[in-house]
Amino acid sequence: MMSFQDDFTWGVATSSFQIEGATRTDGRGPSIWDTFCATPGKVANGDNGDIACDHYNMFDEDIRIMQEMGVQSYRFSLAWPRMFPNGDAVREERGFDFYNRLIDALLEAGIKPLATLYHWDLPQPLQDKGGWANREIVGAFKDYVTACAEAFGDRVIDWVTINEPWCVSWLGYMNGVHAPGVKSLDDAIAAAHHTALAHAEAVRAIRAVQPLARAGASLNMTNYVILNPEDAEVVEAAALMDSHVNRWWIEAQLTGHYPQNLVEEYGERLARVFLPGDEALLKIDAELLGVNYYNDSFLASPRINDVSLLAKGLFPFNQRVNDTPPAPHTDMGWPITPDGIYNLLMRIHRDYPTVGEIAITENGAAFDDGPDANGIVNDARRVEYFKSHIYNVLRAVSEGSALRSYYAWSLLDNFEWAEGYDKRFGLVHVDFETLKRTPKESAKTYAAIIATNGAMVAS
Ligand code: IFM
Repeated sequence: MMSFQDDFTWGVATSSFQIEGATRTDGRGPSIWDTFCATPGKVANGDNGDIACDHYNMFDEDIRIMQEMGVQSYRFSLAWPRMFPNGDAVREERGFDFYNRLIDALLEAGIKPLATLYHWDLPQPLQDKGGWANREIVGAFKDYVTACAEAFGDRVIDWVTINEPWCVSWLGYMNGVHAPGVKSLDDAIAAAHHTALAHAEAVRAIRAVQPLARAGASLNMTNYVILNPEDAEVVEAAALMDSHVNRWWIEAQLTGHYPQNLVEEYGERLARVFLPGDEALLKIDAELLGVNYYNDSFLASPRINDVSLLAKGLFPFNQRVNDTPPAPHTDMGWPITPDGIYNLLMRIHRDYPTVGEIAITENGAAFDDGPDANGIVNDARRVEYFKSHIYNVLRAVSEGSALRSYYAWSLLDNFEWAEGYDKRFGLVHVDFETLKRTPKESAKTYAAIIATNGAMVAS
């Protein structure tokens, strides 16, 4: 009989910029995403985060919805520019007050907070100094994290340091589809190194304040499925992609080194930013590893040109390489590959047995179902997505994976970055005109999964 441990934690996840709104309220400073949204052509429909789901003012209702679903933990992110509007040491107490109110309300509702320290809303003044491409960010992040641990650490035990540092570095500084919209291989490699350093420093900073805290990064991870394994070039491309997306941050924290094939590929560009002593700084025995899984990635011959483009400094890889993806897809165009979450968890179990406790910190799907004439949101495809993925999570747990918690992405339909409000990931439908929340059928299914501790997907 497969079953989850009795203390398995079921959660939902969100992030500050995607739901809070209130971007000019109570002294919040501008973030890189405010700037990016205000730049014509960067975000679908010219959407921005000014109102989003107005969670800043409606969090009580959102907590009530979570309570009704039986959610045990809420993963949210702290907006750095709400608490330090200039990205320096000057505090905005109203920002701290907001998160104090949120955390207190969660605890009162019996919901454990999991706080992400960085989910992409960098204070704009820090970007003006180079952002994640400037090594000074490591110290700035450490100071910010220390302030958060001091302010909230009496109530928040579990922390995510940085969400998806791959996206921060490569979507933000190389292909420019995310804020700050920079397109520079040098900057992207620097950011990839600085996020790894900042993660390790953040874990140390939290520990210095809160010895019993548990912290880890949330990494977007995938399986590279090679469609024509007889082609040596494709196999090499897959190995590079695997190092680039899956191995970089995990191996940095476990060993102080980056994967050798990328060290060679990046050459001088990496050597320039990797300073003496960095190996020791990168190494950190984190308590948690957050894994964000959405889909597998498929590689076939035509993509092989990417390898030579990489060598020429034109690294074009997207997050998900889907040459011949199997149907069906979500609205993001991502293939639905439920056994991939099992394969990934077992790969982590096999290759990184010392990485600590694992949390699926994001898993979910975009589908645009809205309320029918009776106000019911029948998102059958999302229901099936969650059931099939959680079934595969259960298989991995039953075979020894150190996974102890699962967070569905996302509680609410929200601002999906460059896609604006077009792509809906929520268990709860949000009418962006009225801000009315309507739990979808998937929210009811997830509530039933939680109520049975996963037993309802066991067969
Ligand atoms: O919405 C994002 C989230 O902010 C980071 N992980 C992927 C999600 C879906 O694209």
